[in-house]
Amino acid sequence: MPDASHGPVARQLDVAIVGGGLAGLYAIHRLRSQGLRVRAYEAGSGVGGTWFWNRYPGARCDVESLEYSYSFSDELQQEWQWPERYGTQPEILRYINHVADRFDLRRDVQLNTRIVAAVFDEAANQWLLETADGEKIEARYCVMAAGNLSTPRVPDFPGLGSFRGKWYHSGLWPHAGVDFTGLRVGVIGTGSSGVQMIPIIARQARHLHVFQRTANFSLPARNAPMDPVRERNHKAEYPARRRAAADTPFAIAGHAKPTKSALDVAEAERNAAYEAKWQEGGSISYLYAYTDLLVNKQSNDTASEFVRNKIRATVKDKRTAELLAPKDHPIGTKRLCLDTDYYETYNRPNVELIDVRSDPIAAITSTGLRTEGGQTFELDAIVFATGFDAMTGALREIDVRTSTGAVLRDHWEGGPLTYLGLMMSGFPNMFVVTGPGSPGVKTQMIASIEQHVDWIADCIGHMRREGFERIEASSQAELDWVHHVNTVADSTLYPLANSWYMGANIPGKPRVFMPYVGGFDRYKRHCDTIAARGYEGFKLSKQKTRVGP
Ligand code: N01
Repeated sequence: MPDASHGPVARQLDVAIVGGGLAGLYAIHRLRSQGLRVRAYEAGSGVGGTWFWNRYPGARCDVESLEYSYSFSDELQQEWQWPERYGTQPEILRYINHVADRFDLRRDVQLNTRIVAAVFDEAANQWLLETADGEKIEARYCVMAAGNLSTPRVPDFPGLGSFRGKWYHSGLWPHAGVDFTGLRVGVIGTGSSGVQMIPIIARQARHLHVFQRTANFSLPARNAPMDPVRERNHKAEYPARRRAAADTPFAIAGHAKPTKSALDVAEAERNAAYEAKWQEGGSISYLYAYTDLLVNKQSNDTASEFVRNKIRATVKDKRTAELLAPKDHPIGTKRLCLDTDYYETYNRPNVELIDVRSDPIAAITSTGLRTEGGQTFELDAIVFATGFDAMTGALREIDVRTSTGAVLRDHWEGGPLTYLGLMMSGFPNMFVVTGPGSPGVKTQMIASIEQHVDWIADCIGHMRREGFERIEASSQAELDWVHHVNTVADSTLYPLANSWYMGANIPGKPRVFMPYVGGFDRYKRHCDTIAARGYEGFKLSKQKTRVGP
């Protein structure tokens, strides 16, 4: 932990930003435009965050390109051309690099720099950050833009060190790519990453074993080259579309608001509606078929069963089809996957689905993998598509504390506590972009990033104009907000799933529902109201030192 009281300081900033992905880059742009001295620290050797690290075969966004892009510059959104309906990882990374150049952001990004500690010095009223190389940074404000799915997790299987083949994690993919041609490959995990990579690896590998613990629902993406007419029409009304998106729960425009419960229509009409959505492709469209798919189990059952029947109709081997048909959670309560030929892939003679729910993986061996039941698999390569320590992982990896003894890891011991997902009580002048307790991961992420960064920038602007030195969430407001987040989640079907939203994928992680699922529209209005009321629930102080509880 850096010494908060003395020692040489390399750099003095108004705002230190942790992360050089979509959030960190926009934070540089926005805060710099207010005349603030800012710098972002990025562990990777390039900008892009998620899109820098997740280079596995088939990596692609599951939100349409025309939506999944920055809105802060109309010139940018007019000039950039997305070649396909959904952006591929290389294309999105190219876009992010373009943004970094176009807005001259690189001069304020320090690459290959991992922040390992952040200590708030109560006496000096500033954050002291330390990098893995021992560099120190002093900043009045700290903005955590370290991502929600940025701490890759490889399960703790014994024997991995003895494996003589090569192994990979989806979120730490080699830049040179991997050629699986002629190899016996094992993919562990069937979340969004696994579902995207499996069809592509299957086309290369001699044999592909897919180790599935939990079946996930996946819908066809129906990716296609960008339709020029659609692009022209969209661009002609871009600002209005962005405004319309901000008025929806997922921050995505263009989907007619449902008006009926799934139970208000006859089965034939309902299935015709699901079929139309299935043909259209995309997850929001499907979940928007009826008003109550995420709140009423009986309604959800109809949508879940429709997809299970699609799987049964696609996958020829009946046992495999039943294993692939999810039965342990309502559709949409885990992140809904989008795929291209996922279920069809199981009809290939070189692809085999292994149920590691009934017979869990016991160990990695020198030549492959062994299950508890004694099955052995000979593998040349293993791919871990096993996900991330989501939402809290990146911040918990940094030693965040204050000179008076508050420690973020302790504060979050029973699950993350935040006010609005933006600040933690006891940690003044530290903001989190799309943190736990905010709707970010349940929305078009870039819209949520922009909303948070704009809110933070406006807040800092307000403080500077009014002469405030520190801002901190009150502990009561934090408790009330966490209670509200949980109450809203409990009014939906989300808690019925063992998802990373619940921390359920990490052994020992507290089971707390982390995202706010009340909708982006409602959340944004709430944040705006709080700011308009003089930052209700926050303690603002003109003194540099702490005043009162
Ligand atoms: O990770 P996941 P992901 N033994 O946590 C399994 C975003 N994303 O990287 O469900 C066996 O969803 C685990 O099984 P279970 C998106 O938000 C977006 O795929 O825990 N299996 C599960 O099947 C997404 O939700 C895009 O029982 C084990 C899998 O590994 C999020 O990132 C693309 C295991 C992990 O699935 C994370 O997705 C990719 C074990 N010990 C990602 N441990 C797009 O935009 C874990 N698993 C399209």
